[in-house]
Amino acid sequence: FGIETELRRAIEQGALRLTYQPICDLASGRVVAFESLARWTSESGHEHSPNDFIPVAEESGLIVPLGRWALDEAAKTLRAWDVRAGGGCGVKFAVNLSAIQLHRDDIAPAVESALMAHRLAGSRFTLELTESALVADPQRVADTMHALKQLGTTLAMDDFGTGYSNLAYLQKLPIDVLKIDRSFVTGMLADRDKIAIVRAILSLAQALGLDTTAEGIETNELSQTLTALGCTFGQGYVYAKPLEADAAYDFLMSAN
Ligand code: G
Ligand code: G
Ligand code: NA
Ligand code: MN
Repeated sequence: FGIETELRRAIEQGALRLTYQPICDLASGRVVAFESLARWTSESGHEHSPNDFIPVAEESGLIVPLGRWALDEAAKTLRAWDVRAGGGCGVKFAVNLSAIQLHRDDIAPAVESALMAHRLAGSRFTLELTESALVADPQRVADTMHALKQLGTTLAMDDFGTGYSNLAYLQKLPIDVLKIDRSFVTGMLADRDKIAIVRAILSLAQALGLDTTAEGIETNELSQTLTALGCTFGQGYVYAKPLEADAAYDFLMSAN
């Protein structure tokens, strides 16, 4: 329970922060969004990886207060950027929602509160869900997704292709974007199977009228190939790593 107790305290004390990674429109090269990614540096200076503390938060239920904090913090920051840019910074923020939040929290009202508290239109948020969120209680998740769409948000399927082989949900659920998992993108130029999977996802998305975001783009060559293949958006170290809020704002101002 050591890390769980420490995490509970960190959430209560506001010791977590969000970093922001740009997402670019591949055709124009413009930054269109930032994904918010939680970071936690403990008092001793230890940098906890979200790959460790997000699962702890999910198992303990702390993902509910953590997730609500992340929604409010992202909305607060986006509003501040709008003001700083003199009336609209022109990008969306993408916020991760865990499967547990969708089942244990009333997430659509929580999103609406964050938007209203910071006077943002719903269209300024993309919500990233994983396929694992769809499994346990499909009706509840469908209702929640429709409620999120009513708010004007964009819905993205994160880590697409890694979680759940039943593609019927693409027909039934109001999904706007498929995020092609980094495991397919990394090394795809030298791997026939990976490039076949990426092409298949792009062709499926195009046929269904969905946008696509390729994750984990680390080289210009990958960026160019994915652009040529018709992928809509790109994210990865070739553009920028997740950045602290001020650095992300500066990145946006110098990029666009
Ligand atoms: O930033 P990094 O790649 O280290 O993040 C690792 C994992 O943690 C990713 O799967 C990411 O989706 C997840 N993660 C980061 N921040 C959040 C958050 O605010 N909420 C949820 N649910 N997951 C997050
Ligand atoms: O699961 P999700 O897609 O939310 O996780 C995003 C994670 O991927 C974050 O931890 C982020 O730091 C990481 N990430 C983003 N871009 C790159 C990249 O180009 N290469 C690698 N290795 N990781 C990346
Ligand atoms: Na994500
Ligand atoms: Mn992902």
